[in-house]
Amino acid sequence: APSYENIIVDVVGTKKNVGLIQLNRPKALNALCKPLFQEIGKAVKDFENNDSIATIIITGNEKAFAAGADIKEMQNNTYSTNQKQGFLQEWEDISNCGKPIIAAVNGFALGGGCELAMLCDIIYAGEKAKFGQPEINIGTIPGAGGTQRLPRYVGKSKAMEIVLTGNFIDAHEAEKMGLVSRVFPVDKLLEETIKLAERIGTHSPLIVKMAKQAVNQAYETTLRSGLQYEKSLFYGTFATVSTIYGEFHGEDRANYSNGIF
Ligand code: CO8
Repeated sequence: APSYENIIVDVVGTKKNVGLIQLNRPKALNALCKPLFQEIGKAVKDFENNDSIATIIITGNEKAFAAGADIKEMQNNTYSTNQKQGFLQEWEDISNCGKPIIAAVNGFALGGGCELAMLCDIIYAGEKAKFGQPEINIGTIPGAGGTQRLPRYVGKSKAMEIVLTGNFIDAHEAEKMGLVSRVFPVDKLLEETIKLAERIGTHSPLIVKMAKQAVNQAYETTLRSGLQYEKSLFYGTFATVSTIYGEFHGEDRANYSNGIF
């Protein structure tokens, strides 16, 4: 396995089919410096290309999922260097991943940290988690989805409140507004997230990928063309006859959940 400086990568779950990426800059509250982001991008790609991995988890530590962009690294950026170097382009690697990515958030998920959680497919949180987009406090605005993904999760009024005040919201509020799908005790979060990842991993990887694509399309298009997209993927699932037959007859899913179709 490749070794990284800013993340720890592991394969977990009873079937060893869950890829775990732990952000590992505890002294900087997992601030998302560029090398860290490049490493996450590489780890996600490697898991995506690995047929034995069904689901990916991104997590931090108990104090912080990630406290945002690395302010110290970012403070010398200029408009022109941002343009030339394509600041934050590495994020595309993660959002292009076809396999489900689950964020397991304990502690702070602020700024870029909140945005990283939101570009995952499901967010589980520990009860001490704190979410926020505090960019406005340092004279900037969210730059990696905070103004676009957050309203899609929680609606305009709440998103505006969060982005315009910079105030933090706790895990239970985040669950109530639909940002987080479940909240767990801090020390149970990771095992519950692994259980979810394993549950998803019992299904056909091809079908899981299609389901993820279809749901994501809801955020990209009108209802009419989204429904058409869904229908064509749905019809496409019938080209995987053995899969549908197997699910229907309750056959051992392992027979066809091998990533080869
Ligand atoms: N960048 C760099 N270092 C950080 C960051 C950060 N975002 N957050 C914390 N740290 C460092 C601190 O400097 C400190 O280091 P040191 O001990 O060397 O001084 C260490 O982490 C511990 O932090 P604190 O002592 O401040 O810990 P507290 O428990 O007192 O406070 C807070 C925790 C409230 C989270 C506080 O650290 C804080 O407010 N951090 C900044 C949060 C923030 O503003 N985030 C938004 C950043 S802007 C952003 O994300 C722009 C998004 C653009 C796209 C995303 C790009 C990746």
